[in-house]
Amino acid sequence: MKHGQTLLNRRRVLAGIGALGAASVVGAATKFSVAFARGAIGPGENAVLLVVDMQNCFLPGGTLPVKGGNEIIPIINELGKKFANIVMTQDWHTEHHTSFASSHPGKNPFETMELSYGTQVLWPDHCVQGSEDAMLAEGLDLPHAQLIIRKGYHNEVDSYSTFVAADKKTKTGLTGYLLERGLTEVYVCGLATDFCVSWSAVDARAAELTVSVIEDACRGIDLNGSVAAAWKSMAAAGVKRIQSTDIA
Ligand code: VGL
Ligand code: ZN
Repeated sequence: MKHGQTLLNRRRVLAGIGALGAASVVGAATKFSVAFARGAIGPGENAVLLVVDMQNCFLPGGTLPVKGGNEIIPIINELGKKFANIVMTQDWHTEHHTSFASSHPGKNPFETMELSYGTQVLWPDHCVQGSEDAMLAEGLDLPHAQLIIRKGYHNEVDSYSTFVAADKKTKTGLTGYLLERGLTEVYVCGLATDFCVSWSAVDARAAELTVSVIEDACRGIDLNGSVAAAWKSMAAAGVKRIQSTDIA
């Protein structure tokens, strides 16, 4: 842990030097009054593209479809070419997972319920381990992705986050993987903006990583304003909101 921490601190100093370089680029572009010039971000060797839950279940025709989810596949494929490091995630539930409305008699999808770890939105059955529904989207073309990390496989606790489950205790191991590989700059895309993307982004900040969410490479579910709420909590956590065109 101590060694990992030292490593992280050293990398943060290096990242800081990188940021100074980037600041002058941004300075030159201020007449456009945007945070980044088009293509101003060139992902370095410590950058990783985190592709969240691009699975059949969240695409049109799936069990929990996110509107426009299929539209981001080509955007993510293009982004993928700009990153040396890619990690993908899969929502990977047991057959009678506690996040499923069907596991709670009398409950309907999209209602909420108090569970031991807090309020849980109840979902239609989705992304069951090994099912066709849980497979990665056919059109994804990211052959150089290095890790697929699964989450939500403990029957009694959900995990929107790719880092830690909803009980805030059960870890996926992703923090350790990223730190060990020196991947301290995380760029998040995928589904859904207001659940797995935002929870992952906020937890990546909690792990003291630099985090950007690529807005046009995400789509949201949007339950009662949850997309707006997600952007608010991401901003509060220091997550940067960028567009795919910001990346060179
Ligand atoms: C997700 C709801 C339930 C997501 C996963 O990937 O955003 N949302 N399970
Ligand atoms: Zn799920």
